[in-house]
Amino acid sequence: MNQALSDFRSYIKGKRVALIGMGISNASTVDFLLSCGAILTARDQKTDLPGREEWEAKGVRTVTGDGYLDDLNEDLLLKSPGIRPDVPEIADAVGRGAVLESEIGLFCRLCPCPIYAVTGSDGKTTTTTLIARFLEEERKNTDRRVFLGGNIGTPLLSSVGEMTANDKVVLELSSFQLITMVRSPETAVITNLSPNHLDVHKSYEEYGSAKKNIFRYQSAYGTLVVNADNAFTAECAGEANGKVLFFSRRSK
Ligand code: UMA
Repeated sequence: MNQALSDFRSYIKGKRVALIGMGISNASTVDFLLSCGAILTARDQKTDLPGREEWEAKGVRTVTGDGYLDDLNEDLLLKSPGIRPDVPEIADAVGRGAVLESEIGLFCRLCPCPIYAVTGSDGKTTTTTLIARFLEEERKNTDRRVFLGGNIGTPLLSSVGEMTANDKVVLELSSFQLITMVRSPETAVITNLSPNHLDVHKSYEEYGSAKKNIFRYQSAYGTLVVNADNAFTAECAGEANGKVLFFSRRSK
């Protein structure tokens, strides 16, 4: 029994949820949230949303175009990764008491099994895929499953109900996903950091700070795996709460 999921279902029943941006992440949450009894508003700056008719037929209100963030009075805001959290309408709503979350943040909160998460400027997808393949090999011929998702392209919130404590999840996480996260996975990997996405992030410091959320909230039982050859990730090692493991091309 997934107690966190049961608690969430009780909490969200009858609450108003704004899905801000109807891309891959938030579109995947519609059926799950409706099944929990949430009242949904889908908000997107695009007026020609492919899923619009289907969502409206299910009772979802849609608000699109220039005023898509007008009257943002919902209780829970699920922000898409590509939208900054300090957009004035979102910041004002949070100031009035709305809870700011994301599909991936909510997934991490409700996931009943260990999570291995990978971030970094380069090598994320390769590393994430390899970890999933290793775990699948270890678990083949058993009923213990491996779920692979996150920035790699598969949102996992809608699958959380079928996961058990014996399964494992491997996530690729981007800085856009990490920026609003207030939980860290049991095992975090940072491949490296170099200036990237500075058209969206205000500074290299903000980009790095978002990446650090992958280990910032770990307990003493957490594990952080970092690149000993990269200045940023070596610095992260000194800030970790749990065990730190290094990899390097230069030394054993
Ligand atoms: N939108 C607005 N207002 C805005 C910006 C966007 O309404 O100011 C709307 C768009 O019209 C669109 C929707 O929001 O309908 C798009 O949302 P999104 O681009 O934030 O995200 P998703 O479609 O949910 O996809 C995201 C990731 N995209 C980004 O981070 C930009 C996907 O990573 C990821 O696979 C997916 O979640 C998984 O759930 C893509 C990516 O390019 C592949 N990631 C970057 C990278 O890897 O370098 C970080």
